[in-house]
Amino acid sequence: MQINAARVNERLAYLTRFGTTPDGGVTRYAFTPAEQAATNTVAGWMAEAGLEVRRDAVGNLFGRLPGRRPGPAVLTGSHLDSVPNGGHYDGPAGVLAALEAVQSMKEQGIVPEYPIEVGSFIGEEGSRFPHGLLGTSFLTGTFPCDEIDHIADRDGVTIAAALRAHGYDPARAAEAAVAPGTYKAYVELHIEQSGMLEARGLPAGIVSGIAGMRQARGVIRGRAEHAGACPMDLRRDPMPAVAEVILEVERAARELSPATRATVGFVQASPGAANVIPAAVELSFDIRDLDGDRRDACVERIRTFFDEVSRRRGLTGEFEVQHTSIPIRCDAHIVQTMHEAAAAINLEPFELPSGAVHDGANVSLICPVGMIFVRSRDGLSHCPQEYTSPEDIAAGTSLLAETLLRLAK
Ligand code: HGY
Ligand code: MN
Ligand code: MN
Repeated sequence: MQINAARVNERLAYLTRFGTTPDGGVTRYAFTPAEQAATNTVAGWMAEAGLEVRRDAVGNLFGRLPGRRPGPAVLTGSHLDSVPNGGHYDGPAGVLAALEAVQSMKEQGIVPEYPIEVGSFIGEEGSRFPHGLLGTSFLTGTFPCDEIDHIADRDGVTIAAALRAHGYDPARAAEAAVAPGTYKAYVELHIEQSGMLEARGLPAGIVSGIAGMRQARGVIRGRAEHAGACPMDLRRDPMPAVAEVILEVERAARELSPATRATVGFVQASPGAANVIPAAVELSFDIRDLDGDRRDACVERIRTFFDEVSRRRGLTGEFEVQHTSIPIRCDAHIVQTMHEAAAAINLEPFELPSGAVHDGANVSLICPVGMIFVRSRDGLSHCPQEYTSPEDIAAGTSLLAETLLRLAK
């Protein structure tokens, strides 16, 4: 089927105005004016396309193309929020490709057997609240609603307060969970965020599986003292301890396997002055693997080292896992369908894994999941240099449209 390549790329370009940073990136956190403006814009495009538009109890946005049957629906979409100073394609490419595919079906008078629903899920990145895949955690009923008043951003604003500020009642957040059987399949188009498609000279590919992740917060506490007056042998300085831990994070991932990834992306000393030995140092841990057991072995190795360094240096350490996502293999029938869809558009059906985590990890709890990747220039993502060409967006959107048609038959 035909898609309108100009329209999907024009819309991608239009969304870049919401949350643009001075060096051309984007910062668009959940429940902020930039993210709300982007979401409202997409809601308007969904309405223009003639879809049935709704928001659920936590602000996930949906646009539905009715089918001959009332359900179960095929769900497709992604997210509009970003990491700090991220790129313009991570998330929006999937939301807008899904909208383009469904809008083109409607314009061509195609009525699928089963409904197709375009979703834009809140807070996928976990950039604001220390709980990523937020919207689909609610959608699948896996968010710990008893913590909705406790999980807070760095300004102390809780998820409940953010929901309230946007007209949602946190006490009803659990209503966002959909009944089993609501969806028959979920397909997400996303940028690859690595360099495999580029290395093969392909515009798009079929995702074989999604890595699982554990994110943790560590704090090592010592004693604040004068940086000049305090002799080196009398210090209880947490910063060198953190330095040892950070090197162990890299060592552990390198030694475990090429698919194991471990990152310290955030370090903050308090009080945070050049002439004060820190009282405490906080750091983040992001540990992933396509294999859940290997991921957990990496977490335990790092946690053990963290505790040992704290003890050896006479410090106190806290290590708290904050968010976990499961590793998944994409559904074999959906992958096969993507091979057929690729053949229909003369695209080589190349399968590749995802080191990045995606909403599909959650949605796999309620229906079969598949993903399509489009090429990332230089393999870059989560930075202003993130880029996917209009031609690759068009190729991925065509592959998505052909896949959705087949799944909704
Ligand atoms: O962290 C990730 O893999 C995704 O960008 N949320
Ligand atoms: Mn991302
Ligand atoms: Mn993403």
